[in-house]
Amino acid sequence: MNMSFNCFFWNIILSVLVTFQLSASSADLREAPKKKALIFGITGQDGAYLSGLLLEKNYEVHGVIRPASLPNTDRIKQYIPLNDRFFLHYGDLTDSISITNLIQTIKPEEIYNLGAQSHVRISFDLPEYTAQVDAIGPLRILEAIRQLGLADKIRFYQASTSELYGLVQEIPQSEVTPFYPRSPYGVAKLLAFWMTVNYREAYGMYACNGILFNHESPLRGENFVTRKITLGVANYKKEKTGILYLGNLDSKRDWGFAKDYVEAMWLMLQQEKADDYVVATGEMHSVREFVELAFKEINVEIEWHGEASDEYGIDIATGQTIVAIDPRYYRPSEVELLIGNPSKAERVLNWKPKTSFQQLLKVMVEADCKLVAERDLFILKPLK
Ligand code: NAP
Ligand code: G4F
Repeated sequence: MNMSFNCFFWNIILSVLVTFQLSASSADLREAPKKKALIFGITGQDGAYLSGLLLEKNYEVHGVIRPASLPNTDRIKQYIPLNDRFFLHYGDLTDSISITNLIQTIKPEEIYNLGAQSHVRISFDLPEYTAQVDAIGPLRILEAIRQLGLADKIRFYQASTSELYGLVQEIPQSEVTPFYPRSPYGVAKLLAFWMTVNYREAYGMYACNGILFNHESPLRGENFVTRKITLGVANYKKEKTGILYLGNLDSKRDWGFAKDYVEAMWLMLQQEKADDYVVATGEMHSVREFVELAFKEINVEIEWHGEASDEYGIDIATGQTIVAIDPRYYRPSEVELLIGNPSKAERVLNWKPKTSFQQLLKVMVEADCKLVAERDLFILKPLK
């Protein structure tokens, strides 16, 4: 009896000790971060997903944020408490001094340049600023790496874009398709593309271009067409009224899921040799189709009437106008269609998109229906 009491007692003590020891040792032995990464554009859609991916891979993540009068860290707020492996620093792609200082003090193994004025329509209104950030910004990073003598120590990723193909010279577009940009944004990104190639060839830097086709998510900026549509759909579900004003309904894009695409960015920096890759789904849909399918998610069927800028879409069930054209959203020169050929990324990086177009659309509509329940929107004009 005594013996079994003793055994029982010691078992408890032992299990408490082991539990303590285990938790102490798991805290002590928690793996030190494997690598340091520095992300320009960490507050954007891709910056948020890439942060999540790198933290999962046990990186120490450093991100550059711009000073703002209100915090712009909403997309990454869940990582801020990880104060031993997630660090934010003030800086700007237009400010060489901050770029050089950050690279010199952090000495990251990998730099991801996702920072950009990334809105194509806005680049027509702000061409000089767009060039400063999107073209000269990446040059500032590349040159800082070189001047600091870190050319053989840092791997660099440049967020290039399918906008480089612009007026497409081939369908689908691959790494060998000639470029023909159609906006100040596209032209600025073209300079950055070739600077990245040039620093690789001239100085032997491990520098890659990811030529990413459109990728979306619930974190997408609200003035890009997919997110604008899913917010409009969510608003209609809530209010049962309101018109979604859009521009060109007939342009076509190759839309993928941003979370899948940041994985390709990381893979590009893990290869033996630096190279450039197209990242895309190989599937193309029109804006019109996106609108129809997004409304279908809330059981609304659209019927189109009129033509060109007088075109509008009605809810068949109620006869209400729910979509109309506002020519302000047209672009001075449009990119009519983009569809990528991702076979090199599939072959070399073993990368494939995991999320289908229909799944992406569903996730975005559902997320916005939840969000809209809690707030008002600016994109819709009242029903006339
Ligand atoms: P995004 O959501 O617009 O994010 C852009 C990021 O750049 C934000 O963190 C923004 O900071 C930052 N930024 C803007 N100006 C800056 C400056 N002067 N200095 C430093 N940072 C600055 O873009 P995204 O969709 O995540 O795209 C990431 C990158 O991939 C961009 O370079 C974009 O051009 C490129 N790209 C995107 C796609 C796509 O479909 N999403 C496709 C191909 C290429 P704030 O938060 O302070 O504004
Ligand atoms: O969603 P968007 O603004 O994306 P866009 O112009 O294709 O650019 C995005 O993808 C690029 C990769 O190809 C990135 F490099 C770039 O940074 C950005 O992320 O427009 C998509 C299409 C366009 O043809 C546009 O004319 O949708 C058409 N559209 C029709 N109505 C509209 C609207 N675009 C916006 N933003 N707003 C509209 O109301």
